[in-house]
Amino acid sequence: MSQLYDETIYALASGQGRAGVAVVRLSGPMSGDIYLSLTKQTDLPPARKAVLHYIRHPKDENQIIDQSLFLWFPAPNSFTGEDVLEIHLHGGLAIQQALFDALDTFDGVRLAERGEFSRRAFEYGKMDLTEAEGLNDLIMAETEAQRLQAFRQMQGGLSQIYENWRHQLIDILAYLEADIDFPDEDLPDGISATQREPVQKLYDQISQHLDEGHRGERIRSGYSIVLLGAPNVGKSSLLNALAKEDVAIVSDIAGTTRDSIEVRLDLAGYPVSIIDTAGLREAGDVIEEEGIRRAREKAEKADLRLVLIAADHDEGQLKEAIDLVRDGDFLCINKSDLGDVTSPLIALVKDVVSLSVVAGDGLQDLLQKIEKKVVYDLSMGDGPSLTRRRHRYAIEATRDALDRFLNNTHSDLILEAEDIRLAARFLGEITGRVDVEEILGKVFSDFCIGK
Ligand SMILES: Nc1nc2c(ncn2[C@@H]2O[C@H](COP(=O)(O)OP(=O)(O)OP(=O)(O)O)[C@@H](O)[C@H]2O)c(=O)[nH]1
Ligand SMILES: [Mg+2]
Repeated sequence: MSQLYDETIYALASGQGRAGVAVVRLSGPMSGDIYLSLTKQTDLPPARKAVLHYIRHPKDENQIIDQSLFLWFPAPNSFTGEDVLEIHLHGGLAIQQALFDALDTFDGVRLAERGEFSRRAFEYGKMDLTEAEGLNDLIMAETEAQRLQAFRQMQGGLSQIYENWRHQLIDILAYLEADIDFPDEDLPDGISATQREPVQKLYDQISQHLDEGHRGERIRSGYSIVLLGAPNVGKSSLLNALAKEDVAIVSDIAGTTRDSIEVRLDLAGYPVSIIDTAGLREAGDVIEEEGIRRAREKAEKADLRLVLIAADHDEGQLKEAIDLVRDGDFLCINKSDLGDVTSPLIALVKDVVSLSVVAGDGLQDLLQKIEKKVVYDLSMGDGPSLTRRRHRYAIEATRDALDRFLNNTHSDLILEAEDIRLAARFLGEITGRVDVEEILGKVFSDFCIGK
């Protein structure tokens, strides 16, 4: 492939701050010249073999910046597909700065922007968009499930599915177009009718893929569990107990918590956010009112609600709490140290947990129940799941186009073909196999510098 970029970019590829080693990566046409200039060598090193040299300032060879390892990846066999040079220097801040100052003395060399290395890799066909996104997610992964999902996506798990569907659509389109272009030729009758079955099959697969309960998106962003209930029932006490940390203020004054407080946990390898909220009641002032509005908003979006009530509640409080419990949510009766609960209303709720945060009773049971639910809701099925809203929108648009094809009652062949063409195009946008200039900026701006 011909050269797409004139500029050579560089960035710290390893983490910010002090470390034993820092890796600076360069990509672009000047990478080889920079190696020769910094090391005062006359030849490039062998490909992909580490060599040790002093880094000398390009304008003053007596000035030694560091002694470092160099790795040379000539195009096209590099991460970006361009000439790439990696410099493994000592990880001090002043050393990094001195190297950056030296690099800035070269014309056509500059610090990379966010995601610019990955974008070049995409442009040179080294990876498609979902693979690039998978790489980004892998770097961001905090739990085992996130790591597995991201790795699968980086290895092309999602691309394979979408590209397979897209190729099937292109085959179908070819039949339809043959019928449009050569209506009088000796083609089998009712060719568009014969394409209904494969389109229906694809439609079903796509619908199933969309209908996986946002599993992939939730693994990526975290499963949200909201603690909900009247003031003083012990929501903040429970948050602190689950987090094993004193994150929220606890007091016997009703209305202590006003803002939502979020704690991230790793449960069985899945990322979980536990969100404590303001107690629900008639607000005393505008700040509390806003807190309660936020509590309801979080509860609306929650994957799981833990609706709390104290063991010494009255019937009215119990009814209000039960109203907040959706299918799959838990009713948690806290302060079991204060007595037993006997109301027959409790039998209306499927999942009830009795606990005392103060005495430490029932916490383990609750945690196990939560873990079981999270694993059930998020455990990976056979195939990879879509992981971003960007994917979801494009796949919904694909399904809608197929839906129009299947319901096209006036049998206009040209319109039918157009629906299939659109469906294939939407799928191509996900992997970046069709012209997607307008979405590239958005995709890569989510990356950090050095990737
Ligand atoms: N006896 C008893 N008291 C508890 C228990 N859990 C919490 N409390 C007490 O109940 C009071 C209220 O606890 P919080 O955790 O602040 O309650 P909250 O639901 O967050 O209250 P708001 O923030 O006002 O909505 C505090 O005095 C806690 O010590 C428990 O299991 N048993
Ligand atoms: Mg509270």
